Amino acid sequence: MPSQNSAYVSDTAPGRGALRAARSWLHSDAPSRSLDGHWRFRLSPTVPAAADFAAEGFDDGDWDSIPVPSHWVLQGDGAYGRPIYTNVQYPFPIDPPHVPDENPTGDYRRHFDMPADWSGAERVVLRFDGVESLFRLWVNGEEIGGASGSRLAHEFDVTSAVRPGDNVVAVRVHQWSAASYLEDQDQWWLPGIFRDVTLIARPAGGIEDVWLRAGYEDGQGRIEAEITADAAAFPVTLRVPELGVERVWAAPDDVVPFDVGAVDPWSAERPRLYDVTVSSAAESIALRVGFRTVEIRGDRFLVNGRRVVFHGMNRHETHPERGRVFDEEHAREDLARMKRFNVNAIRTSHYPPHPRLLDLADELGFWVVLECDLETHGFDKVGWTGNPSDDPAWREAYLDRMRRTLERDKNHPSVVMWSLGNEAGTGGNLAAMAAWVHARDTGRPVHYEGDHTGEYTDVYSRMYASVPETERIGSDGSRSPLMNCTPAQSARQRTKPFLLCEYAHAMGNGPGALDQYEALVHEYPRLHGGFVWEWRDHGILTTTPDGTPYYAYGGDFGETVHDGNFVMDGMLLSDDVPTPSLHEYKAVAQPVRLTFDSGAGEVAVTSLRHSADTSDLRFRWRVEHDGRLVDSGDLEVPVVAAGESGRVPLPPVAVAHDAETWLTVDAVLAADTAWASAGHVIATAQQDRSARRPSPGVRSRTDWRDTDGTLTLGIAEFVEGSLVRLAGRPVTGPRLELFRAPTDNDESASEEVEESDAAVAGVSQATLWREDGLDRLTVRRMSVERTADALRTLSKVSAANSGSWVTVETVWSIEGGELELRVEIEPSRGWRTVWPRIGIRFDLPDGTAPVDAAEWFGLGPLESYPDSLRAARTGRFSSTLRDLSVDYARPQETGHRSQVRQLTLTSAGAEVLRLSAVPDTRGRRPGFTLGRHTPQQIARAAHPFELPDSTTSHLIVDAAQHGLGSRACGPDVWPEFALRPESRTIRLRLSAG
Ligand code: IPT
Repeated sequence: MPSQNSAYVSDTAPGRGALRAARSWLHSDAPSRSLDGHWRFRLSPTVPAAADFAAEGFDDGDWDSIPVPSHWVLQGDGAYGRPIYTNVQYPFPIDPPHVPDENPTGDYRRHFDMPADWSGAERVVLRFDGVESLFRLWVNGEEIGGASGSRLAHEFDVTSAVRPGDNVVAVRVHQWSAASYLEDQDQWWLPGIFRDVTLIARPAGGIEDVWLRAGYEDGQGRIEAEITADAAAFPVTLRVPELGVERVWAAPDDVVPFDVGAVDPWSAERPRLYDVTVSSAAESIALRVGFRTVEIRGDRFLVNGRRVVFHGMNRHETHPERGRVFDEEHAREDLARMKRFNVNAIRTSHYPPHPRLLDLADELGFWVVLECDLETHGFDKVGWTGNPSDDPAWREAYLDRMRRTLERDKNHPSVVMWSLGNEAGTGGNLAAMAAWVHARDTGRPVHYEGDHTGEYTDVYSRMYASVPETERIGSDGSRSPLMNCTPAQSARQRTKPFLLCEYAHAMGNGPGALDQYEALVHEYPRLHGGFVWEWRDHGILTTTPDGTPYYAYGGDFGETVHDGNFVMDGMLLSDDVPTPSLHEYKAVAQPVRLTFDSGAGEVAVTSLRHSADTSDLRFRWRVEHDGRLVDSGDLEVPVVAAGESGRVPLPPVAVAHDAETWLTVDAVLAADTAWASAGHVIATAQQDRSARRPSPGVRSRTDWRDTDGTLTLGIAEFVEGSLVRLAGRPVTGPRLELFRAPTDNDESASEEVEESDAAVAGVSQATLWREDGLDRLTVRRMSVERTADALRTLSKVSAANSGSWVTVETVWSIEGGELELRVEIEPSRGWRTVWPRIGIRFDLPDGTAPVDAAEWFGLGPLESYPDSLRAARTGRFSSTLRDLSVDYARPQETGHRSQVRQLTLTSAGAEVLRLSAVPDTRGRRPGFTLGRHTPQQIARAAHPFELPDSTTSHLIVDAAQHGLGSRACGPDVWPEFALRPESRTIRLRLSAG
């Protein structure tokens, strides 16, 4: 029997009692008190029968204490339950609007002091900025009301209950409620009072709400104010001291739009803000206003008349220890980091962030798509039957969420679009939200991806569209219907600006193809860029039973239903470390393009910015010979306006005869900004100026004879045809390695394979690789032969139960006094799949001098793959062995450095072994990976702590690697970057350190 006292948790009504209308989150001088801090806390596994705890005199002496804001599942070391991660799945039966009786319920209590001088206040208000998911509120034993909408602000009028001096507030929070059906975002379920609680005095004659719409046109600013206040609050004065503006409105009717004269516009690039105050006799409100006008003209999305290209990130609020509890310093650093990586936009997936985040976005400069707290994705499981989005019983809940979203954040210049939510199917309630927004805010368009046919939204939005599909959307020529659209609906969608609200799924190692998406944006003006999924991993810092710290993902807390490591799909690891994909993103999104014109001896500087010119930049050049600096200087570049291009002569470059010559030009910040120091690189380009040098050919030999294969050739020692020592240290190999520890993209079995011939629908590449035995190859030596200064072995490499093989010919020889290794790799017919890599592996046991670092000349400094090469530049780099690998939350392929020319392995600073690569006849150079584990060992570990202790370093030299793609949620590797089995040659020269 469901108990009567908990029936309200199934109520679809969003609020009750003295809940007040939504308004802006304002910086006011009216008195307020933070009720953050320690509260008394008790957790019950179900909704307790009584609410006696709310009584003033209730004895909470044996309760625990918990910080507010916090999530109870992240407090008390498991005493209050554990986080649950699901993506689409509901962690409770799909039985709307009901939730199970097993409904963890947190009771909170605290005393607070209301200053005596507040008794003059007209009203006293208690504000909750975020409580997950449903709560009830009592003050001094009086029930005040309740609300749901976890990431939304709720204010209650508590005037009748409070008194000067000591008061008691009691809050009951339910983890599950009808509202949980509307909050099925892909993230951890984290109950509790997780944002601030504030007691606010509302003075008589105060200003209840202000909305300043600050428009910009032709150099002029205009303010349209909406003042919500009693007539008694007037006169109200608006001041913009910097502009010498002062408006005094004697009565509500006097508040009319007015021009402020010449202003600097606000943009994400130049986030110019003006301090404004709006005051009555009783209250003064401080705002920071940015003048900008958002507009859709045809299929263009414009701000201040200029097209916007979103180089955006989907940003969840997540922190490894605090969960969704906001930390301003951390958030500011996160946003500054975005700026440093050429990110100019944020989609607040999939709920409004802490209100201060928008202040930061205004100040640092981002185009923000502000999304409502709404997702009902789990109804997909039941064919969307009963989806609240189309059920009138939920209409008020939907509208309430949208009102709270828009009203709270309406003053922010950074917010340029409202989004109704995410993955909530479609239906009348969404259309009603859109209609309400259209009526309330005519200055910002409405976004919602789920409106595939474009019935009630203003922009066309999609997620994870492939490159060809995105191109079809961008081009007018194609009459092909768009996804889920009839021809007429497709035509309608093509009249709108297009954006990818999610693309480039950044799970694990990847994504590839960022540059292909970027290229489309510059070709088709209808395409307005998009938002990478997603900014950061949501790992939760925890420890193994033996105390080893690690970042947990789904299943690590013993959840019944979960979605594993799908929550680890950010461009930033859980510990704030940018992944190589973020560096790739930065290179792809660079707002200045540098194009070399060798013929003219010039470089073209093109600004891809929205409106800012290049006066904030400086241009530097340098010349390197084999990665060693030989010359450098500044390039005098005249200021280039947004969208324009300028050409400047290149410096004279001294071309080396015995080394590669590279010219690099960097665009850097000329002065410090709020997010980076002077000298910070925002764009780079390189030009290869090397003199052509032929590769040495292979000496032909006719005097091969059989041998037992025990001999020494220069620094190499062989026993029975096998290498045993190099430069005096034990080494085994080379051994053919076709396997890589599958990336999350390699492991995905999505059906979306149409664009690539490399994949099989519904079957992951990793499955095919394992079926073909790439991870368990065996070797049969067929022959060992030698000459006076060479050794040759021929082997057949294949896997159990496979009829396909690879013939590997290995020739060691002395060439011009140097040891050369040449490996010819020839696949038999019959291999069905793409291969992850074509490489050879050397194992170097630690002995007395473990290999612990490398220095190389090639592409770097970070890992790169065929479809993710834009961040890599040609140069000389060094790294510890440890730093060559990225700590992806689930161990997987990492560390590949492409196009290596020279590589030196070192041990405690001493050179151990030097390798140089001879390009093959097509000029291709191998890459290398150096790490402590084999691909097979990495593939077996689900977390970094599961990797075995190692006493060996493994060097893999790859003739080729397969691309990355983004199949974990999106398209597979583009055909051009898919590695088909093919013959390859690897040629290395080796010498002792
Ligand atoms: C898409 C979701 O909108 C997003 O929240 C996240 O879950 C992402 O997938 C994957 O990480 S929805 C998916 C069906 C494309």
